[in-house]
Amino acid sequence: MHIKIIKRFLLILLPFLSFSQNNQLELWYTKPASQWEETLPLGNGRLGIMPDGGIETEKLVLNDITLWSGSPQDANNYKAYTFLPQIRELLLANKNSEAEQLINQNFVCTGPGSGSGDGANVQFGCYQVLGDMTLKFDYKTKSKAINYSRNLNIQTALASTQFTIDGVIYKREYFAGFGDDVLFVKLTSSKKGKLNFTVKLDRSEHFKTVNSDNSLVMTGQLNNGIDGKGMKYKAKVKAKTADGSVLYTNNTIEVKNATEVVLYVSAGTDFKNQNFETVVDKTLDAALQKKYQDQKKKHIENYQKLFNRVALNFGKSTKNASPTNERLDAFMKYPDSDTALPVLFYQYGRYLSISSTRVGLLPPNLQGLWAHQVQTPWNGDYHLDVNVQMNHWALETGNLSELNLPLKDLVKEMVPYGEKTAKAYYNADGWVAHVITNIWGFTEPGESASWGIAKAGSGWLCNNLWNHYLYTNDQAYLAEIYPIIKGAAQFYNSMLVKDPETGWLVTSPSVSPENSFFLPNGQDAHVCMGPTIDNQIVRELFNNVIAASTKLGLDNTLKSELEKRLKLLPPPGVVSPDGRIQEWLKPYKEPDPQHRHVSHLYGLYPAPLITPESTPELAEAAKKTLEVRGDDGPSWSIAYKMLFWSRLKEGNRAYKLLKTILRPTLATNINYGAGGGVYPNLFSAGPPFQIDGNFGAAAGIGEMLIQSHAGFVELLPAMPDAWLKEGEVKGLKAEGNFTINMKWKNGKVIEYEIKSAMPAKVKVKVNGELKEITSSKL
Ligand code: FUC
Repeated sequence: MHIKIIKRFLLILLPFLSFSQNNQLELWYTKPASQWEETLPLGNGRLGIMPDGGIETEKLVLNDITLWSGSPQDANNYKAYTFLPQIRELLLANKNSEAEQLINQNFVCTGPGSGSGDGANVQFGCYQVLGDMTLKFDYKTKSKAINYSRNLNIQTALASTQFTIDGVIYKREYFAGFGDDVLFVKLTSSKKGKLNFTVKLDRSEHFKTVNSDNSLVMTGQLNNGIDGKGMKYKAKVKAKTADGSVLYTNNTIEVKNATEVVLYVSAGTDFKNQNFETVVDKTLDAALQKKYQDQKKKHIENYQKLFNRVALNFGKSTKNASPTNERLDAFMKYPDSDTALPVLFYQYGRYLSISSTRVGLLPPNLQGLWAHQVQTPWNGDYHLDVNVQMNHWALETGNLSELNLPLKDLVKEMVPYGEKTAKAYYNADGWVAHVITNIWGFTEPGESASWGIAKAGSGWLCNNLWNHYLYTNDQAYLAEIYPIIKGAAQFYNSMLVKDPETGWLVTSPSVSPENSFFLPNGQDAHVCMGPTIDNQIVRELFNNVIAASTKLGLDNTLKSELEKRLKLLPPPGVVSPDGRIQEWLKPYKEPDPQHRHVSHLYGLYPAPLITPESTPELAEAAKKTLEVRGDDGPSWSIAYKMLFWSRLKEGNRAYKLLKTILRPTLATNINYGAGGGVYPNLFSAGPPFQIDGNFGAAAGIGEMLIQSHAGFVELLPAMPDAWLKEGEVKGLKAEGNFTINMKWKNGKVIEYEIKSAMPAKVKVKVNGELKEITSSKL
């Protein structure tokens, strides 16, 4: 059929596409949670609440994304650069272990750094739980509860608990307001005056709870790692009832004989807000003036402005009716019968993004916004050697583009700190960040050479920043990020050294993130020159800065210098004698061939340096690399492998990894090897809970449906057989700010539509055929 006729036909047809997402987008259970990883996460991008649905006692864990211990610090060793020549000499002489020793003595951060990942009481600090709100009920009967259920509806961002005791139906409804910036818990009894309970507010340290101002108020100050006078916070709870009585007494709230109660929780910290106590009070007062029903309506409306941009359907699902924990078990046996679970998991990823970050605030940390401890694993920080980047990978394709902006803001604030670090360690221009950062601008190397000297953090962050531009074409944004990406490129440009064996320009010293190798003498080493990931990141960054300076008409001299330097960089990948992409400059043997990081495939994903079309040999070598790495690991590692296989257009293999990530677990031990999965609440488990697996898997599903990194939009590039029978997608995005709707049947795209703000030419690969079309107007 002629292309114009097809388009006309599509335009008539598309409005009639029906969008049932072939299940309710819901998590539900028939029992209260017995551990935190079973509780249900709610969040409005700043405040979080996780109810456990307890009958006699309900614990609700509260969070505020800004609540960190620690403080800004200068942990640069300003003499470090004087040791650089010696470290580099040792590496050139293949004395990697001696170089590592010297780095540990003179080239890491000063002080305890991250505190070995337990940094709550050092200056690096730690993301912490805000507190626990505990409700204790008195039902005035010995009868047991029946007909119990609790759920989380991700289409409305509402959770609820319901059960019956002695014929009285008790209901609780919870949400983290997308209208009023407070947390809501509404309790009702079906018969008059049956609600009797107390409310407590506490945490394990640094708190004081009192009754004041007719409310329950918890305040405290966390440790800054110096004199204890760190971040201050305040949480305030008030109850509103129509009948019964409310007493603010004994540092609790006592509710008696009520039929309907709404608890309002307002909270905040002094992070960039000295006036926070007044703000907490005023926000609460304003919320109390309004009607609950109106607030709930506004909440749903605002949430759905983001959530409803995308709809998915992977065809008929026959095993989706059971409670979520049982459904996960069934999925292990009959994955192909529940095509709605991957849809739920994808949309849950989008839900978690919308709930854990907001424009103008912080990006999601290692746990998003949800933590129940004062010492969260790895400080709940921002890891820059894959984790924080992965937290943002699903956003552009998933039509939540603006949620990338908080990361841009964080990175922008890191730059002045990173400039000091660049000077102190490398006497270099520009700015650098190594492996970890916090809300206090940490850019120094970590405290141990083996992982802390990785220096691609700043370069990798710039990939995320650039990607947002590719998807939005936003020129003002490009102008804003240009100094950031330019500064990162200037750093690498001024510190690269020549490898005498190959003549290539490489970083030195560095590591391939967290991995080690055997030296020819059998010693286990980490520190090296020019690990593949650095080479790929520098190449991609230079490419992007050249493209940006051309677009903006700026910095011609720098641009031509980078163009020259690009020719001297190592290629995007070197194939080792055994056919894999080499992780280091030399084909070292590895102590752990299944290591969780697969850093040397950065060029395959997220960067577009290796593709089956443009670099077929490297794509083959990437496959071999992944075969040897295996399909297991902590959940983020499984998700990353899912993305790699999607880029290699191997849908069934990507699906196998998705099935692996959906393995049910309750384990919370810190795991670095095989064994990732999901908890009953679908939080991804390293273990422990780490949100990157959720976001990485959502990105992986997006990449199975649409890819656009190679100069054209490809529809269904990596679909597993299990989803090919029929399905629909609405609202996914491609590079160039295109919005995509499509429908498929029996493995073929049968309808599609590509829209943009203004009609534009776009190359699209549909059912294996590449063509150029004009997009229709949004
Ligand atoms: C990196 C990973 C670990 C963990 C930690 C938070 O160090 O290697 O598996 O995800 O980040």
